Amino acid sequence: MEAAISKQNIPVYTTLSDVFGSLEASLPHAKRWDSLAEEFVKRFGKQTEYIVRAPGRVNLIGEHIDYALFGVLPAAIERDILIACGSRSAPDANLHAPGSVVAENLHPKYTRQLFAPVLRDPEEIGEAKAHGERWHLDINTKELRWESYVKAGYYGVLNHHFSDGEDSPSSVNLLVTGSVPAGSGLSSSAAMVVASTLAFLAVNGKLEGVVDNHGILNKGELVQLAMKNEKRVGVNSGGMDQAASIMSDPSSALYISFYPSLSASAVPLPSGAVFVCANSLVVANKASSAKRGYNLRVVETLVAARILANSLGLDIGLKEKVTLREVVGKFAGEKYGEDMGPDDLEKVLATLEQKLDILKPNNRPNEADQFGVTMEEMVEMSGLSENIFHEVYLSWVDIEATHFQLHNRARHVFSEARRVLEFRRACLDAATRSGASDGNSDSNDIFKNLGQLMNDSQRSCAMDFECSCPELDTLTGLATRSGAYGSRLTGAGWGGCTVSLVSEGKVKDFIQKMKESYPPYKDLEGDALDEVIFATKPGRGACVVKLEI
Ligand code: NG1
Repeated sequence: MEAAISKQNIPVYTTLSDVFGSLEASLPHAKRWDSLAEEFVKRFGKQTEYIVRAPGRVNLIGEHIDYALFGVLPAAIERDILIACGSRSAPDANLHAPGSVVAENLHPKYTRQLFAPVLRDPEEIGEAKAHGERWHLDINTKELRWESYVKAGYYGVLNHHFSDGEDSPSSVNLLVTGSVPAGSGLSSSAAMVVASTLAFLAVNGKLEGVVDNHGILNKGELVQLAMKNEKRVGVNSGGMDQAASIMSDPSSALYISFYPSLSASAVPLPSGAVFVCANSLVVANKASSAKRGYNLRVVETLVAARILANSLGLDIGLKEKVTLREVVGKFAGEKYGEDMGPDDLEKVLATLEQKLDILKPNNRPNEADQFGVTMEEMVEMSGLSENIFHEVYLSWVDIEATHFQLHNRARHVFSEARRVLEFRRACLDAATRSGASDGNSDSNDIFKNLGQLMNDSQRSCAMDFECSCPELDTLTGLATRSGAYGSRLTGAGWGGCTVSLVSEGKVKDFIQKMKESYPPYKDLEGDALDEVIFATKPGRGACVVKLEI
C-alpha cells in the first residue's frame, strides 16, 4: 500500500519526463529548464548539480482558516519556481565562510546577492539556543527583498541539519527563475521558500542515501520546516501553501487538514469543472502590510478562540494559544490527538456559529459588527491580566489596530470551515455518482452548488474578514455575470487573484468576456493579457531533478 502522502519522500528524479509523467508532457517545459541550466553555466562557470521545482497553488475554498487549524482545499498549479543549484568548491575571496551563498535570479529586477550564515556561540545566544537555532542569517522583514525567501529556506536547513556545529554546510551557487506572479495570491512566496529549502537540502546531500542522524525529511516534515522558514520573512502563515506546493498530485485537489496533525487527501474535481484564475493586478504585499492585515487576523482569531472557550466553560491553559479548531474539539469532547471526522465537525461548527455573540462588546452589542472591541476591552474579555495577555498574544508579533473585529473574524472562520467541508463532500459525492449519473443535468447541479459556496466564501471574506478589495469585488462580480458558477478571491486577498468555477465548454467565452470587461485589462494584449487570466488544472507537487555531470 502506498504511504500516506505526508510520509512519502520528496521525489528525486533524473529526467524531465519523470517530472511531468511522460516525454510528451515534458516537451513544452524542456526549453525553460534547458535555458536555466545553460545560464547557470554562463554565470557560475560549472554545471548545475540539481534543479528543484516548487509550484504555486490556487486555493479553491478555505481562506484564512489554515492558521485556525481548519482544513482547506487547494491545488498546485503549473506555474512554479525553479532553482538551479550546485556547490561552490573554490570559495571566492569575499565569501570563504562555510555555507556562503551566491544567489542570482534570471529576472533582472532581482539583483545578485552574496551572503553567509553565522554560527553563533551557544553561550551567547540565550533564547535562540533553546530552539536549537545556532545558525543565523540576517533577514530584512521591513522591506520586501527577493533574497529573504532564499535565506528563509536556508535558515531551517542549517538549524535542522547543522545545529551541532560539527559538519559545515556546503557553499552554494544558485540561480532562480519563476512563473508564479508575485503578490498575486498564488503563493509565489511559499513556492520560493519550498524551492529554496529543497535546493539547500539537495546540495548538502540531505535528500537521498544515508543522511546524518536527522534522517531524510518526509513531505509532512518538509511542510513543517517550510512553514517555520516562511515565518522568518515576517508573516505568521498557516501551512496551506507549503502543503499544497509539496504534497499536490495532478489527479485532484487536496483536502489538507492541520488537526490533530498535518494530513492530506485527494479530492477529485467533478468532470468538466474548470477553475480560472484572474489577476486583479493589485499587488498584495503581505509581508509589509502584515501588521494591519495578515498578522492582525492571526491575533484576532486566536483571541476570539480564548474568549469563546472561556464562555463555553472549556479548560484552557493560562498561556495556551488555543486555536478555534481546538475549541471546537474541546467543546465536542474530542480527546487529545483524535479527529472527530468531517461529518461531526460540520455539525459542531453549525452549533457553535450560534454562540458567537459573546465576542461582541458587552456595552454596545449592536455596533459590534462595525466597531469591534478596543484593546482594553479585548484584554478584559480574555480574562487574562494585561501582562499575560501581552506575553501570549502580542509579544511575538507586530500588529496595529484601534479596534479588533473578534466576532466577525470568528464568524468567517466557522462558516468558511463549514463551506470547505460541504465543497469537499459535494466533490466526493459527485465522484461516487459519476458513471451512474445522467451527465449534464447532474453536473449543472453540482457546479451550482460549488459555485454558491464560492460566492458565499467571497461575501464572507469581504464583509466579515475584510480581506477583499474593490478590484477583487469587481472581478468576482464580473465573473459571475460572464458565466461563472461562482467566483472568489484566492489566497490572502487584499489584491492578487480570483478563482472562478466555469464549465469546460464555456471557458473560452468566459475568458474573452472577462478580458473585455475588467477595465485594467484594456491596456494589455497578447501574452501579457494571457498571463493575467488563465484556466488551471491541478498540478504536481515539488520535486528535485539530479543532473548527470
Ligand atoms: P498567500 O495568498 O499565498 O499569501 C496566505 C498564507 C496561507 C493562508 C492564506 C489565506 C502564506 C505563505 N500563506 O496565502 O497560509 O493563510 O494566506 O487563506 O502566508
